[in-house]
Amino acid sequence: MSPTSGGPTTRRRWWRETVVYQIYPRSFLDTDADGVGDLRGIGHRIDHLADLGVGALWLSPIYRSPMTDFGYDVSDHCDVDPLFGDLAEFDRLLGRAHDRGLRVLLDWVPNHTSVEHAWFRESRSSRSSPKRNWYVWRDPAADGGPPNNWVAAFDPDSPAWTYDGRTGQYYLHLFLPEQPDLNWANPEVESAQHDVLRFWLDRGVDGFRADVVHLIGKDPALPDEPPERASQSRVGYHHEPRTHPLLRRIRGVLDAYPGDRAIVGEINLHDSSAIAEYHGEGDELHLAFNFALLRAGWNARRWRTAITEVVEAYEPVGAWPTWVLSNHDEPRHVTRYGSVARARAAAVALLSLPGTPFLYAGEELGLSDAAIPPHLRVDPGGREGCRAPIPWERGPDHGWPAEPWLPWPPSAGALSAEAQRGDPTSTLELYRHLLRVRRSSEALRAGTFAWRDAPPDVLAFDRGAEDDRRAVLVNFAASPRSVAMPGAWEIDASSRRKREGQAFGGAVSAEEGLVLRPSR
Ligand code: ISL
Repeated sequence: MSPTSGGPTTRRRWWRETVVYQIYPRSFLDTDADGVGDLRGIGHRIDHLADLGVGALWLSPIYRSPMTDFGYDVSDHCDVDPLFGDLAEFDRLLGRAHDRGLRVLLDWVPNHTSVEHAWFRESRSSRSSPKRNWYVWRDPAADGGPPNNWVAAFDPDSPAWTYDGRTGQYYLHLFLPEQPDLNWANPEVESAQHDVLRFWLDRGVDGFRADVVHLIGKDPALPDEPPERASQSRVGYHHEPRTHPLLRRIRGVLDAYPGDRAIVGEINLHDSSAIAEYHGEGDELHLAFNFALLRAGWNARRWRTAITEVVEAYEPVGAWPTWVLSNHDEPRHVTRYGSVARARAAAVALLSLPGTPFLYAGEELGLSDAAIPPHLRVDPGGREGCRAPIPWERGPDHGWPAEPWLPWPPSAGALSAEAQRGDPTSTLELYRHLLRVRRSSEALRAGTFAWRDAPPDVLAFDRGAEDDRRAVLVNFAASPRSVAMPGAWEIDASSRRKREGQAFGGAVSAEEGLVLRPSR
């Protein structure tokens, strides 16, 4: 397997070679002592990101929002929520990021808005409202119940419909009742959302992460699901041809701007060949999330299968993979894999597979999820653990000016950025080293990919670009494994930070990840 799309002869695109760092603004750093992170906080720690060596930042939503889904319920797409700052603060942050060569992607939420958005207020005001058809309104079923059997995300017992007594109809919401779905079949909606993109592109953002963008095309008949799927949220299987022309026109909006703007779509499907379709012929998404590895557990066989499926599905259509091991919706690496050693070995794979890696803030510190006592649970999806605040300093307040909105992750002082910086054995320095190794190797950033023979619990692959070559070994086993490597190799990076710069002796330690280079 050698992704022709990724070879060094292809035109260079920053979004293929960069590492994207996801910031959850509420939890990054607070500067106005309200317990919630803000844009100024991100600016204060911008050098952490530049030193880390990532190339792009993705900010989870910063728009005006009642925060029922913590910003994924947008009430004004063209303003910053006062919790986070204002537009002038955003412009300053964008400037500081660009000064350091960091690209900035905003989260764009196309499928739904908040019930408090002016569009929805107008839409629900009467059946004859000029914006009635901006959302998905339907009459009750014959028995007075919801128009079909779809259920909402987060709660399989709740219909994806809420009855609006004033106008006697139901509106569709694939997520919370506070997040009504927009009707993308209406050209006015499409044009209004394009304007949202232009608003931010004009300000200079480098692109977007598009929230559940596979949901925007809908069959207007809204047919019932078969009984076996009737209690599942559609998010994991909604695969609708009507989405593709919408994506092509979204792509057209970005392509009209100079500077290689890019869009990465959250296509939350489980089948890599289905996800590949959302790249179109290079005329839909630039990148699409693929959560195959996130779902593969700590299991070399499942990783190998997931990676093979992605590479084989993407190569023929010229799509470029993404790799995701965590985000603001999922447990952190250490929590999911059950040990820091495993999380560190997984980082070696994440940063050396062929494609664009996404790194969720705090993974570079090896944080695990915070324990959230019941009285502090606020998220409709129960996803607070991975959203715990980032500890910057050792001291008890960890660099935050007031008690944060969520509890600290375990060992926050010892895992703070301050405690880890300069300690070569720390997870932070491991990430910095891996990112340095990646930046300095064309093979890792943009080269070909091929599996290498290895014992079943070792993931082993080669990357190559002309005479630049790397081999990557990740041992999932709890004891060492021997790997026959013809030729002479030396260790470029080890997740255990052992033997770097030395000859590779043929063994990879328990739960260790290695990047090898041919001996000089
Ligand atoms: O969170 C999930 C599982 O715990 C996912 O199913 C999630 O709902 C799905 O990936 C969609 O996520 C995105 O859209 C949601 C928002 O709540 C998530 O934070 C966002 O990442 C609705 O906008």
